[in-house]
Amino acid sequence: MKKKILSILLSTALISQIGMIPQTSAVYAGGGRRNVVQCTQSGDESRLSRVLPWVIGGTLTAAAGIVLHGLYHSRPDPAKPVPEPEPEKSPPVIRIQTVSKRIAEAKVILNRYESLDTIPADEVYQACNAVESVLRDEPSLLTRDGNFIVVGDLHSNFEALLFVIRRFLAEALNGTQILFLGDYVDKGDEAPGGPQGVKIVTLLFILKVMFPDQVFLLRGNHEDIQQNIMCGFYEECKKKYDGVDVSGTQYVRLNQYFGENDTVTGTKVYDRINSVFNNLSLAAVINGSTFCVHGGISPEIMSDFRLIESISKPLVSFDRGGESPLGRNKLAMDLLWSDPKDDVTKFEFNAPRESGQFFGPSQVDDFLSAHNFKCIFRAHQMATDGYNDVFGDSHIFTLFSAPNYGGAKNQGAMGIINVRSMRFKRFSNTV
Ligand SMILES: [Mn+2]
Repeated sequence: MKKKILSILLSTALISQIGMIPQTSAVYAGGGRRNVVQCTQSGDESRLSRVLPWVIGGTLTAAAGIVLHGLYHSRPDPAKPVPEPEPEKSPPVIRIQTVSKRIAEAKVILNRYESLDTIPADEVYQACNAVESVLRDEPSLLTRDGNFIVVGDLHSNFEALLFVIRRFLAEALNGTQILFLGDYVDKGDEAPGGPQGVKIVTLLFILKVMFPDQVFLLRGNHEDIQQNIMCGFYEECKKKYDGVDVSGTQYVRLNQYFGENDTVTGTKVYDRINSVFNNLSLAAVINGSTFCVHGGISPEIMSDFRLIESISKPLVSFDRGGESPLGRNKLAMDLLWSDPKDDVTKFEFNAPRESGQFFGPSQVDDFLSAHNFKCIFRAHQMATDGYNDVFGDSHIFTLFSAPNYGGAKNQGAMGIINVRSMRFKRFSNTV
């Protein structure tokens, strides 16, 4: 109930911000409020430049637990004296923005992101600050009902994200929800425009704040600082924000290239985004019948999948069985790293990945019948058609949403789950 109220407050705070764009824009920082931008331009560009700080900044303030009172008043014009508040007056009217208004604003943000190559670092930080508590307050195991779009690996392919988000926005008015199965960053050298991990996660964070009850983000094995320092995301951040090419460098130790002494922008962006990743949920159950996870199932949840709920967040980065929390959490590692394998008759260590499990058709069937589920949706492996009925019995599907992954000719796909049916929509890299 408390979460629900917070969620409503967040939405309304955010929404009311979006709804009134004053003459003078403002950016919130660290819970405070100050006027820093004087908007004198007209037309779309200037409007956009004013909208986004409001979207993110307004939510940041709310998320930080600052009293919401002031958010519902117009911003003062600095040229005019600010009148004293009138305490006798009745409480401010909270303007609840309609979903259609939010959808329209999201489309504006989408178009702006499409045209930008690099998202300003301050904007990334603001999105991280705004979304962090929203994600942290969600349980490790999400339980949702309704119509869903389900999205597999994106791996830095921004065009793929645009495609699925446009589909979501076209249906959001009807209450459709969208669930991402993780692996937002890393790889993506062959993606149109090159790897766009920062742009993807920043946009996802903003959408999560704008649509907290319709957008859901699970964690993949690449949402982990020890994984994405090796697989491209660190390189992307260093290249875009610091102009430094670190490709080919051996990342032997985690703190070799960043840490307290490394305060350059690219490292800070990388570090901040990774700290938000630690708050992502690990699995979801849709309509009580579809189990969704990035990698796969674990022997630990064969009799009680609700054990996932007991994994507390933030769950800090792992080192594959070492001393850090995720590494010690075998269940979390299994959920993020496991793979189905048709010739396996019992759970086996996933040796090629050095993490997680292999599981076969009988483990899937046992899991489904024990919990009265119909099927499993997972990602984690490339599928030529964008999706794959793994054992041919519609009990477990792999979903992969990054076309032309690693130069392959694969399509991407999204799953479309309704209460009574499910199907897949395939797409290529042309948005
Ligand atoms: Mn993966």
